[in-house]
Amino acid sequence: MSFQSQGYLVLESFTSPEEINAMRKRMDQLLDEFDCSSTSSIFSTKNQKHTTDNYFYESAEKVSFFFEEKAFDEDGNLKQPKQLSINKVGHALHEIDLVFKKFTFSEELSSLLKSLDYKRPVIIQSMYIFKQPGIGGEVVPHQDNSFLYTEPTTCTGLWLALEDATILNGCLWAIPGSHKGGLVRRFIRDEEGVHFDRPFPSYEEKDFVPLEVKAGSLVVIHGDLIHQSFENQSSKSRHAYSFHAIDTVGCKWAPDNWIRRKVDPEPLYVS
Ligand SMILES: O=C(O)CCC(=O)C(=O)O
Repeated sequence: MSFQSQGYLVLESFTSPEEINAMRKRMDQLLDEFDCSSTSSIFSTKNQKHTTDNYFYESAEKVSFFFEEKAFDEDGNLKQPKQLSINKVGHALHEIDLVFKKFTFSEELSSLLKSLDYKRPVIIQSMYIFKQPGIGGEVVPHQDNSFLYTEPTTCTGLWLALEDATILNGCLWAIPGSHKGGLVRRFIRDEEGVHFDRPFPSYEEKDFVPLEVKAGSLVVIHGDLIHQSFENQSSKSRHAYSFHAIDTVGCKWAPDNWIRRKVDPEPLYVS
């Protein structure tokens, strides 16, 4: 099955165990250095709590930490160590942190984007997603073009498994071929904050297939593909490095996207 027909592709062993170890070790260090009294911003796709949250907006050009919704007790204290409480770190790891930058700006990544016909691609966001054991939050069905909209659409999701991802620990699920239906709705930022321009469409659970992959696999996701992941109720984490490419030639970045950069991102290549 091809990327064009199913809207995703799994590239097994895309990344070496050494590269994976380097990214995981670097994230351990970043977490150790993170002062969790400095923020308590929560990431949830079920309840869009960011609305006019500057910590969230500014994360577009920073390395920022977002907690799991279920990380806190009723008094607002963490129920477990910070290392097991963070939902994700985003959204500019790929440009600020040298370990993540090295992987993101690699020849292999550029070759992949050339094969997808990108002319002057930039990585517009990156996220280290933890899917913590027991509390790793659900990511509701969505299309990446909703959040990272260009006219015409050009977003591709790149999702690297840093651990084996299984049905038990919250792997990705997708509706094969759903990208052919086009973009359903957009996530807009305006003077009221962030919100969707249309209601949440309903999907049939039976249409989703699990994308169980080994650590080191890269899942390439068409920007219109409907995909999701369930809560991680297992005792194993499911770390992933997810980042998104858009083109900057032949299309226009929408000014009402949530990301409003002060400095234009550096292209991976210019062809
Ligand atoms: O890692 C996950 O659980 C979901 C990630 C995702 O949907 C994305 O990065 O677009």
